[in-house]
This record gives sequence, C-alpha cells and structure tokens, in this order.
Amino acid sequence: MGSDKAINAHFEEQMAAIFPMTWQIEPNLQQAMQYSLLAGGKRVRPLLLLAATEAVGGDVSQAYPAACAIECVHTYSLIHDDLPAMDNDALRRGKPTNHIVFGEATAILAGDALLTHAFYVLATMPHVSDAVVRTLVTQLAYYAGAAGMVSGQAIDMAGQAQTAADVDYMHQRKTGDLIVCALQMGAHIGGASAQQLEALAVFGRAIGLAFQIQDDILDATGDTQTTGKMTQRDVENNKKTYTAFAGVEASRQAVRTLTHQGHEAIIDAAFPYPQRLIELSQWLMARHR
Ligand code: GRG
Repeated sequence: MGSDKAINAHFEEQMAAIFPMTWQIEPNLQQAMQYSLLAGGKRVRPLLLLAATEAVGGDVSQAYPAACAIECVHTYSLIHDDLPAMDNDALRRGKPTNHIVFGEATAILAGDALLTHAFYVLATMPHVSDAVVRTLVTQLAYYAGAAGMVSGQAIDMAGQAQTAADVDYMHQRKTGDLIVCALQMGAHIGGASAQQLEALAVFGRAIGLAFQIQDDILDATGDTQTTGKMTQRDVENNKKTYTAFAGVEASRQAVRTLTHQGHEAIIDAAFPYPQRLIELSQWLMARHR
C-alpha cells in the first residue's frame, strides 16, 4: 500500500480533484465545499477504508475513489452538525465553521452537494465491477442514512439518550456506523470473505465506540488550542456522555479495552496484512484532536 506519507499525499491529491473539471459549479458553493473538504481533517474513515482493502490483500489503488466518497459524507455530516439548528458550533479544526464563513444557506447546500457527490464518485469508480459498486452504494446509503448516522443524530438532537446503554446505542449509530461502513467498503473492494467482513464489523464497532469515548474525553479534558474546537460543550449542552456516566479514568480504560477487543477480532481472523489497521486504531486511541 506504500508509506503512510505516500498514501496521505495520494489521497489528498484525489480529494482535491473529486469534481470533474468540466462541471460548472456555482463558485461560492464550490468554495464552501472545498473549505471544509480541505480544512485539515484527520481522514480517519478514508484511511481505515484503504487499510481494510490492504488487510484482505486487495489492490489499494482501486479504493481511493471510495475513500474520497466516504470523506465527502463525513464532511457533509460535520458541516450540518455545526449548524445553529444542530450543535451550533463556531469552531472546527481550529477554523471558523462553514456557516460562520459562508452563511447558513450555503453551508446547508454545501453539505447537500457533498452527500450527493459521494454517490457520483462511487457510481463512476473505475477498475471495480458493477456488482462491487452496487454493494458500496448500498452500504454507504445504509450506514450513513436513515438507519445509521442520521438516526444517531436524530436521537442526539431529541435528547433521547438517557441511560449509558442509550448513549452507547446513539454513538454506534452516529459515529460507529460510518467507521464500520468504511471498513466494509474497503474490504468489499479487496474481495473479502464473509468471515473477514464479520471480523471487520466487530473491529469497527469496537474502535468506533472507542473513538467516540475518546472524543468525549477530549471534550471534557482537552483545550481549544489542541482539539481545534470548543471544549466542555457536552456539559454546556447538557449532553449525556460516556465520561459523565463513568468518569474520565474509567473512560480511558474503556478506550483501551475496546481497542484491544478490536485487535483480537482482527488477529483471530488471520488477515494477510492487518498491521496498518492495528496501527490506525492505536493512533486513534492516543489522539489529542
Ligand atoms: C448531521 C446527519 C448528521 C450527522 C452528524 C458525525 C456527526 C453526525 C456529528 C459530529 C459530532 C461529533 C463531534 C461526533 C463525535 C465523533 C466525530 C464524528 C468526530 C469528528 O470526526 P473526526 O474527529 O473529524 O474524524 P475530523 O475533523 O478529523 O475530520
């Protein structure tokens, strides 16, 4: 798959060129989309997707468009999540949020266009069979849509999560599903077996929850300088979080335990090239932003 640096560089190149040159896009909309797409995200989901293709022994060079597609969906979700009607955040990745720079209407439209474009990118993927494209489209629509991430966001907005189990369920939908999706998509491109897909689902659910708990820890203990966003927002917004239920120390332990459980699923399934998946999950566990 190449060095981390080469993968990142290749991914960023592809991301910068996801809209066909011949398309006439309204310039303000284009700027708004580019602003958030290239604002310095960690690229967690694309990297997991590419690592899953590698883990099963697939051709990673074929997976970049799908990696771009999932980052488009992730970026749309953040733009919409920051809107006044949702979390009302003014800062993300150390920069003013999309609606602060471009206004609410353009931010909504930028999110809409990014979500739509993800499916264009998948539908026009070169080098993969029509059957795989259909699987990728179906998976992204399922995990990002009504039964997945959007449901998680709806539960959050309604303040419905009251117990620790409710909070876990909400996080699995809101954050975990897109992570599981990335792994499943990457694995399908690589021609994974049913057993490998199942192991990646277990791994994804475990690290997805660990990722969210780490996010809660950073919100509770981090600072704006390091995280690039306003912190202590969960308490301010009276949100039920893992740290509120379990405390910071137990939350840190939960991140370690879940990451370890994820590793076991991968090791038990004997993937040919699991190393990068393991390294990514370790990086996520230790992240400060
Ligand atoms: C608006 C339908 C809709 C969904 C939004 C993902 C989401 C649902 C909201 C984001 C709110 C949030 C802070 C969730 C916690 C975990 C998370 C997804 C953090 C952001 O992802 P990172 O850390 O972001 O991968 P970067 O900036 O690195 O791309």
